[in-house]
Order: sequence, then structure tokens, then C-alpha cells
Amino acid sequence: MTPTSDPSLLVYGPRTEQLHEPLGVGEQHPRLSWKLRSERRGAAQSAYRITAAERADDLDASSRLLWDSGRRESGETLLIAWNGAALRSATRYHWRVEVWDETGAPGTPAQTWFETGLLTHDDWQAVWVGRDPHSAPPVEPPGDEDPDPSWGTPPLYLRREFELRDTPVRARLYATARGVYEPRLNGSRVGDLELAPGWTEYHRRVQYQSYDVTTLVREGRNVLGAIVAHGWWSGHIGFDPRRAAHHYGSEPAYLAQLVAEFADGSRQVVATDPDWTEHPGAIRAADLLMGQHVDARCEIPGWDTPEAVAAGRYQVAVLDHATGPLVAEPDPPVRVTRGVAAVAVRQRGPGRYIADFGQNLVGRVRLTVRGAAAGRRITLRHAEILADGDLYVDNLRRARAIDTYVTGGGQVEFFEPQFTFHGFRYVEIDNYPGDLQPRDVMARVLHNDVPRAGTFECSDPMINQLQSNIVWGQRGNFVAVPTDCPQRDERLGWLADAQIFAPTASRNADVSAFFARWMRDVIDGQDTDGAFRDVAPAVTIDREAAPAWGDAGVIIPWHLWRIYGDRRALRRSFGAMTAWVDHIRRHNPDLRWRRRTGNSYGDWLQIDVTTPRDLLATAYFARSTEIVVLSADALGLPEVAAEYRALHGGIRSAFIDSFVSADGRVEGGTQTGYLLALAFGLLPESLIPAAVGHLAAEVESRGARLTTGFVGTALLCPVLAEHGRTDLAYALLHQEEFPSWGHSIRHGATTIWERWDGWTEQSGFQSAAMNSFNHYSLGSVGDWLFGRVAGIDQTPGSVAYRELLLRPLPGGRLTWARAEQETARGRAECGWALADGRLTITAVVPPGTTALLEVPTSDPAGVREGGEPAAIRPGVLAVEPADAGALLHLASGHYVVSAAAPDTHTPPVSSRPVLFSRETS
Ligand code: RAM
Repeated sequence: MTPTSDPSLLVYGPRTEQLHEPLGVGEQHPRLSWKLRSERRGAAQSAYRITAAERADDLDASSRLLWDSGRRESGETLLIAWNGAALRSATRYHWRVEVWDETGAPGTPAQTWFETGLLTHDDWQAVWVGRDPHSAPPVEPPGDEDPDPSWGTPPLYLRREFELRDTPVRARLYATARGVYEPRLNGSRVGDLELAPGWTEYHRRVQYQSYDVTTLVREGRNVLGAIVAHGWWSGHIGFDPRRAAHHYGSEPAYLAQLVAEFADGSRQVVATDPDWTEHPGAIRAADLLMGQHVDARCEIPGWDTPEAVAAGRYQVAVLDHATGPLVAEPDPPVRVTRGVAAVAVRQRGPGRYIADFGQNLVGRVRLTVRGAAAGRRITLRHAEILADGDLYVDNLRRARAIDTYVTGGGQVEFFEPQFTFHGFRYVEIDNYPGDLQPRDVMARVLHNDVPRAGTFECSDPMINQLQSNIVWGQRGNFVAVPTDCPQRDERLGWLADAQIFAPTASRNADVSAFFARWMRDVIDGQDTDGAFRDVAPAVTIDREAAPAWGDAGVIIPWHLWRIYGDRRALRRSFGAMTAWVDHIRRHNPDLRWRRRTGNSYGDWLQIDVTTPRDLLATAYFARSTEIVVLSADALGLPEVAAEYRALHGGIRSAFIDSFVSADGRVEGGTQTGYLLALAFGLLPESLIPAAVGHLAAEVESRGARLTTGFVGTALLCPVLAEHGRTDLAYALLHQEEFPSWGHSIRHGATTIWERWDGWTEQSGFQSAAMNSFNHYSLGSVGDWLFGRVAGIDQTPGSVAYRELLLRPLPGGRLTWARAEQETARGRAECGWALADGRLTITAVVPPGTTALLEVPTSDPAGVREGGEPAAIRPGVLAVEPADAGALLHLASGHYVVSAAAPDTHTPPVSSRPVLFSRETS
């Protein structure tokens, strides 16, 4: 913590297109970013230089550089577009960034690389191959009951033998599937990706993956293979009882291209072509929702090696020659990121056990079986919850979530399905041979492997559990797309869920590339009238999106700009954003959004009340329009901004006329009604205090209980705290009586429930028709934990945390709280602790950024930093008195501020309200 311990400016975390050392970049002008670290106060980058070359050694040889930006006098560190020589396909590029600090001294540089994928259509020689319907039917497994035929045909085991004339110096595999696939090479699995190629709007884009296979190929005979299952392409998706055939295709297919490069620079390409064969293997059936059925007796040993016997193979059919539309996967893929051991295993009958992992999670189980005779059929059923000691599976609806393993007779056998996933805390294992030991059953957790970005903790264990539930909910629902739930027959990319949770998601992880990629699916789903769909990829629901759902198409690009500085995402989405707002305007010329509201879900899963739908809709119409104004300004389109600014003014007036009365009451009188009006700036200034009073009275009249659903909950604590009712915000946060976050935790929740009344003492389980125990939406309070309770936020005009707003909020029963946040520019931290009548705040402000730190204290004149009066300390640029404390302007660096504790009953410092609507001011 000593300010001078590391005087230098250090570059870390260099990334290309938001990713660390990506292998298959598909952009012609990828964007380069880095972060800065220094403990010296006021440290900042004053200049940078980027150099790039094809070989790392060439970075020092100026004649060999592909790009030399030269020294640029700039503090910019984010998303600088490649401006060097045109990029070639399948090529590695090394780049280095050197920086100079604000004194002109050089900092510590960083070096990294990226590799391009196949950048043009002509690079592809591969064709789509799949099962030939005219070839012989697959061999039936010996003496086994058939897997459920509704799961579709068995996965394809594809293989192709090839000869390499030499050992390559470099080999890459580019592969994808209409379905989900596991690539194989010479008997090994290639890479560690799961459920590739993910789920996109397949008619528009199929993602391919890039793998480094240099160490897996060899001179002479090789076998390239893959196992391909239905996945999202042709398996069950959503609640549509028909298989996905009705959305995409009926049978899976595969496309791959291996490029081997030899020392002399020559290349050899092996691609999917008519010479591939397919045969049935041990996986008899696999479906994302239903489960996986494996019969180990059907495994053909070494099928993906040159040594395998040739019997029982069929020639593939070439499905078509057109390869498009293939795009490089632009975001972190799905991986298994951890294993969770069983905390308890209980026997429930002969050979029947239930294992408890102590955590509701998403993935699958790895089971070890010892010494079983061949042909023993073991089933694994999954559930989030127990009822009377047995699995409660009613809430899975049509998702069966059953895996079956028929033993092959080995000494020790391992079973782990790879083409399905389940949401569960418990697994029931039936017909297990012998005693099931906890070490023989392990949960494997999978999700898009987005880098962890933040931590939050505080003195209240219940709130720490809430934060853990939020993080686990995020993990389990970031599987290919941001899903609503991971367990039942749904798992769709619901737009409202995503937009409501995005601010929290970006606290916990770097979701920049993940959301930018998904936004393309959101836009692909937009119809010619400008309407988005409720879900993306768009399946099942064929109507225009509802208020707060479709608005995600506007809110998320704006969020990517604000949090990550992703101007390109904003620019690429801007046309779709205005088209959405125009669509609402066109059908609602009186500027009250009442027509074309799709399924109009209102404040979804609100409790005991009904917030008027047209109020909610009109509030979102205003909010989306306001974001279009802000975005137009950010993109330098003043005329567009002016047009939508006028529209926004009109909607605001219409809202006030229709829904706000002269005494500050908002129609319906619900918490969410007030929250929307206050958060989105839809009240005349003079009526704000009265409206806050009505809102507070509503909450108090219920004994500090909430009534909010998906939409209102995100705003609840932020709005109350912003308007001086920290007491109520904390009372809601600490609440343990129904309905509250605490209620679910008191009843054992380890993830966020879909509904406040998912289970209650009074009524038991909610209707199984819709009752998920792992839905992140009501976890949207996480953004407030980071941004206000611990206090890491940014000022209204700031982009990518260039100007931090540190606002620790002592209150409730907390004695301390702290958060760390890897921002796009570097690590920020804010924490506070109350002890002996003093408040101590620790703050870390990344180089090149500044901070406004609000110090809530009863003695603003006595604020100290590092033990001395704050005003005389280096890095403290100014100290200003504020309402109930002091405001410190800080340069970058690490600080320890202390002050007399705040008066418990005074509202906190309110220097600059940062609610959404204030972004415009
Ligand atoms: C439910 C989903 C989702 C919600 C929609 C309206 O089925 O789980 O969370 O957005 O309904």
C-alpha cells in the first residue's frame, strides 16, 4: 500500500478483440487493448507505441515490422484497431505495446499474439458431410433397451484417414457442426471446448472453432475424426415439443479443415469430403434437454486411430458444397471450468443413491464404476431440489435430464456425457454396482469461460451467500447464449432477463465479447418492421418482443459502450436500435406504448400487485429513446440525437400526463411504477420528493417487503438509496421474511430463484409449470452491491471507468464491505469498514483514470488520508464539502482514507445522482 513501492507504469492483460491470445480471429482489423498498473499516485499513460510482426523475434527488427504505430501521444488503451499490413488467414501475429508515463518515462511493455482464422470464403475447401440416408442402418447395441427414439438418430462417429509427408511445424484444425461436436485426432480429443460450435441464428451464422493440433499430428498415417450430436441444430430446444428440426435442420452434419504447415513453408490440407466415413459408436443418443445414453459395449476401440478395424463403416453423404455462412467464434467458448465434489451420498434403496453437491449448478456428472460386468444399465437423474428425500423433477417439465450408462465390463469405467447438460444440485444414481463412494461421483461445471472480473464481500454472511448465488446463477446460465434457466425445457436467450442482468454480469466477469456476439443474434431476429423478438436466437415465439424484452436490443449495446468502451458494438447496433424505437413510435403515435406490445409480460413475476402494463411499456419506450439519444451523441450524430431528443421529450410528457398525478402519485401505486418513473427520469423535478415519499410509504406499509418482479427489482435498492432512503434499501437487502432474497437463502438457495415464491412455508412449491431455482434475473441487485454498497461506479459521462465514482455506503447491519473490479483499464477497488467511531475507506484507482470519492462522515473537515489531512496528500486533487460528508477528487493510485463515522440517521452523501436518466444531464 505504500504509494511509492512500485513507481513504474506496467502494462498487463493485453488482449485482441477482448480476448487473451485468441486462435481464430475473424476480423480484418482486430482491436487491441491493454490494462495498466502502478502504485504511484497520478500515474498515467501519456503515449504508446504498438509494433507487430509475424515472428516474435522480428518485433525488434524495424525492417520486419508489419505495423509500427509510432509513438502516439495518447492515453488510450482500449480497442485500438489494427492499422498495419492486411492480415492473412491462419497466421499468427505478435504485437507489443510500449508505454510512456505522464513524466515521459518508459513503462514496462507487454507482448502478446493473436492468430487469424480463415478470413475469406476461398480459404475453405471443406464441405458439409453427414449420414447418408441410403447407407445401411446403424448396428443395434447388443441386448440393450433402445434409447428413446424421440431423441433422434444416434450421434455420428466420423473419420478420415490421411497421410502426412512430414512432421508439420504447425497444424491447425478449423471445425464446426450443424449440431454439437467433439473433434478427435489420432485417438485423442482435440481441445477442451464443450458444446461447440455454440448456438447462433444458424441460418445467418454458424461459428467455427480453431484448434492448435501441432502436437497431435505426425508424419505418416493419421486419423481425423469427430463425434457429432444434434445439439441446438436438430435436438430439442425450448418448450417446443417438436425437435429443433422445425427451426433448423433434421440431422447433424460436420465440416472441418486441417491445415498442416511444413518447415519449407508448404501446406497440406485435409478437409471434410466424400472420403469420410461414419459409423455408430458408444453414444446411442444425446439431446441437450433429454440427456445422453451411452452403451460402452458399442465402443469400437481405437476407432479414431489408423489401427482401427474397417468393418461397419459407411460412406458419408456430402450435404452441400456451399460452406457459408461460417464465422470465427468471437467470444470465450464453453468449457468445463471446475469439478464439484459430492458433499454427501445417501443410499435410498438397493443400488440407488442420491449424491448432493451442496450447490445448484450446471453441467454434468462424472461417474466412476468399478468391477461391473458388461451390460449393467446405470441411470443418472438430475434435480435441483429434493422433496421428502427424493428428487423433485416436476419443474423440469419435458426435459428428462436422464443419462444412462451401460457398462462395458472394464475394471474401472468412467462415464461423463458430453452432448447434454443439466441444471442440478442432486443426482440420483440407480443400479450402481457396489457402494457408491463420494470420490466416485463428481459434478463438472460448464459455461462460457468468461474471465472473472470482480469480487464482493461484506460483513453479513447472508449477503455474501446472495453474491455467491448470483455468481452461480450467472455461471449456469451463460451457456452458449445468456439463458433464462438451465434445467427445464426452455433455456432460451430471453432478452429482458439478459438486459436486466447485464450490469451485474459485467461486475462478476468480463462479458464484453459474450454480449457483443449475442447482440448479433438479437439483431438477426429483428423483423422488417424493426421489432426484435423476445428471445435470441429467435425460436418458438413469433411475435414482436414485449416492453422491456425488445428494449434489450437498445440497452445492451449501450451497456457495452459504457462499461467496455466498445464503440464498434454500438455503431453496428445503432441502426437496429433506432429501428426498434421507430417501430414503437410508428404504432403508437400518441407516444403511449399500448399497441404492438407482443406478449406484454409487464413486471414479470411481481408479487401481490400488478404494475400497469402501459405504464411500464411507456417508461421503457422513453428509456430506449433516451439511450438512442445518448448513443447518437457518442457516435457523433448530433442531428439524429436532436430528433430522438425531441421524441424523448414527447414520451416523457405523455408519461407524466397519463400516469403521474399532481401529488406525485404514479398510477397503480406499485413499487415498480415509482421505480420506473424515478429511475428513468419521468417525473417533473418538483414531484420527485413526493414520489419518493409514496414509494417509501408503500415499502414501509409492507414491513420492508418488496412486490417487484424482474423489471422493478433491478431498480429497487438503487433508487431508494439514491433518493436518501438507504435505510429502506438495506432493510430490503437484509430482509429474510417472504418475499426477499433472504427468504430463499434461509431455505437453502444456492442460486437465484426464478420466483420469490418458488417455495414458501405456506404453499410449498409453486406450480411446476414454471418454477426454476436457477434464474439470474432477480439477482440484478448484484450491480448495486458492487456499485453502491462497496461503492465502485463511474460518473454519468464516463466511458469504461475513465472517471470512477467511489461511493461507499455504510448502512444496514453492515460493518464493512469491499469490492474489486477488473475494469477495462485496470483494477479498481473500494472498501469500507466502521470501527471505533471511525470510517476507513480503501480505494484503488487505475492509472490514467481519476476518481471522485464520496466520504460519508459527520466531520467533513476531519477527513484524513494516510494519517494526514486529506487536502495535503499527494494524489488528492481537491477536497469539497458535500451534503453529509466530503468529496475527494483523486488521481490514480492506492488510498487509505479515514474519517469520523457518519451519523447513522443522516442520508448519505448525495453529490451526483447517477441513475440512468441523469446520464443526459
Ligand atoms: C419465462 C422465462 C423468462 C421470462 C419469460 C417471460 O418462461 O423463464 O425468464 O423472460 O418467461
